[in-house]
Amino acid sequence: MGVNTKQMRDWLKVYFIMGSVNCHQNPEDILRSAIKGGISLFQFREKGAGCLHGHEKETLAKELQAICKESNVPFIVNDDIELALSLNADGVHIGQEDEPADVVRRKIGGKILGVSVHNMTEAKEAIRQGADYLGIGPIYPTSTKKDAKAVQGLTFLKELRAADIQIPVVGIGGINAKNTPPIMDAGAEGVSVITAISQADSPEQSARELKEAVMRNVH
Ligand code: TZP
Ligand code: MG
Repeated sequence: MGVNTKQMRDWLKVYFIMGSVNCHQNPEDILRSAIKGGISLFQFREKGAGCLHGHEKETLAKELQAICKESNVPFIVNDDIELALSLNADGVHIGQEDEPADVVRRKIGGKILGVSVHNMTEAKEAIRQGADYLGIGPIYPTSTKKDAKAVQGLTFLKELRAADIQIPVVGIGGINAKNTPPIMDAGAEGVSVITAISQADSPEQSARELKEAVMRNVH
């Protein structure tokens, strides 16, 4: 285990994920606005058609990390362990296609480790290997991740809680303030969103509405 569980639960409330391809405006402005609205955690996810690589990717990561630091919002890197280490990021998020969680855990020490899981076997393995939280989805249809698994709704999330697995969990995929309550009711600590904030007319307002929806339904 890397981080304190109570702290992790709190960080997962409104978990904003973004890379340059998710933005119609300047990513730095979107992130600043989202932070004003109350996001609790940020993930830099530079993926998909037209995404940045190498030096450009690193430069954007550093800029976004600096913005997070000003407001004490933890900064997590998707997939790229080397980048996370070189920037001294607060953590990493990996999927099933990435290096095994125990290998990543050894590399990152006590930093935050999030793992995407889709069934009970993957969840138990991620926990055994040292995950701090699990990402579960897509809960609702999404067009953001082209290789996303089939929509799973709340079935797996409920199954996890019914099995008394208490690791902090966040839902992902097609989430907005309106469809947040059932995810909280199913036992999630919070919601992670890309489009609902990155492409909102006001990322600040959208983040605020998500936070309100989460806080009203916190268990
Ligand atoms: N993993 C499962 S769905 C998804 C990821 C990264 C994309 C979520 O994006 P959006 O725009 O919030 O649906
Ligand atoms: Mg991945």
